[in-house]
Amino acid sequence: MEKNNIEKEINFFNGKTNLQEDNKIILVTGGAGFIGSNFIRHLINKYPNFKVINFDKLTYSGNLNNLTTLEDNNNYVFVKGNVSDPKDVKTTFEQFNPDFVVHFAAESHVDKSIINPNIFLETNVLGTQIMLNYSREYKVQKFVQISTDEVYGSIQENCNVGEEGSLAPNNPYAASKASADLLLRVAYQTYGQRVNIVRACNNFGPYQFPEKFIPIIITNALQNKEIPVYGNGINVREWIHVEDHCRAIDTIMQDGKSGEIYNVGTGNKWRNIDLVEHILQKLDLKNDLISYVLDRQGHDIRYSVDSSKIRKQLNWEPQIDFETGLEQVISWYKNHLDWIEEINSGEYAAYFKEIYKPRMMDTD
Ligand code: NAD
Ligand code: TDX
Repeated sequence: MEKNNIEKEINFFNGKTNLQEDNKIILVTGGAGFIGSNFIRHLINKYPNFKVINFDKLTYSGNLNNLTTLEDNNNYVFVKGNVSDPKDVKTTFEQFNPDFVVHFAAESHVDKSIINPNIFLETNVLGTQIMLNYSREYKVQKFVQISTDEVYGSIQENCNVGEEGSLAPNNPYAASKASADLLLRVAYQTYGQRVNIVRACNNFGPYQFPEKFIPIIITNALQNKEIPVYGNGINVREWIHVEDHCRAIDTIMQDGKSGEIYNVGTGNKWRNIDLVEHILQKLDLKNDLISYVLDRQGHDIRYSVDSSKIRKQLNWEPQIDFETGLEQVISWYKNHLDWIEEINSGEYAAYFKEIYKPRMMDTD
């Protein structure tokens, strides 16, 4: 536990003694990352009586600058810790005794997983089991696993995969997420834990780390740098604004039937190359920034989920139309060049070189 959090924790606990019926303590893992930070903002803004603990190891993609607006909020506390370390997790459960756990913490980038799969197993698989163990011991009301549509593997043209689709991951990241989903199934079947699994399509929105495709397109374009498109650019991804995903997670956390899996999608699908050209057009830039590079190994051709279950059973619908969301995100990156600069000045620059230099050289 960081020393500078102690005073904050005392206030936090003082608040807990006066809890009203609808007061809940939510433990969010990975809350300093892209989706986790958006989810914490969503909870704090929507539920003034909720207390939110952000438990995060602060890896390269975890950034407390994503949450500066909440630093002085007494309903929010940050705890630095590792989901794969039982000591860190135990201390946090002992101190906060959460009602809900929403588990985002993960190594999240496919290209990294192809280079170094081990840390993906440690964080995404072992870390999930450790979080489940303590959730059981501390009688958590609901454990929500933030999974992904990547666990289904590549989906044939004209098909959408439903929750009953088979697990067919094609890269180490996806395999680690599919493995974690199986551990959730076991937690439900064997121990009777109350759990849900959320499988969303590709997210975009503010605070997304620039290793992912949409931020790479925007930030490279804004800096007049080449935009690397893997292979022939015809791979298809389905896109959701992160705030729509956060609303879905909130709905599932509160109303999802225990033991159920929910796909979260929009139907908004783009070929990668069409998406790059579309964003360049919005920025009034020419396509000559596009650089086709060596393909990702095991690159899934197409993702496409059937999300009718959450729409019919839980009454969730995406609210942010893609064009509006894209324009908002472009403006966000334009207005947060300092955020990008700080990331570029750290270890990310070395990573970018490691991933992209060999790709670009091979295409020379
Ligand atoms: P991210 O990389 O931006 O954030 C991950 C966060 O987890 C970071 O704050 C990091 O510090 C933290 N973390 C990593 N290892 C940890 C550990 N051992 N202990 C504690 N904290 C740790 O990722 P993201 O894009 O926000 O993804 C969040 C979750 O959503 C992941 O589980 C991912 O699989 C899932 N998901 C992402 C997408 C997407 O499009 N980005 C889509 C569907 C599902
Ligand atoms: O530089 C790039 N060039 C490129 O053509 C990058 C980074 C990606 N791509 C392609 C690969 C994919 O077809 O763009 C597409 C999207 O790539 P990513 O942003 O890396 O996302 P993806 O591999 O689809 O996985 C994402 O969605 C599912 C998230 O990273 C995962 O965390 C989530 O589970």
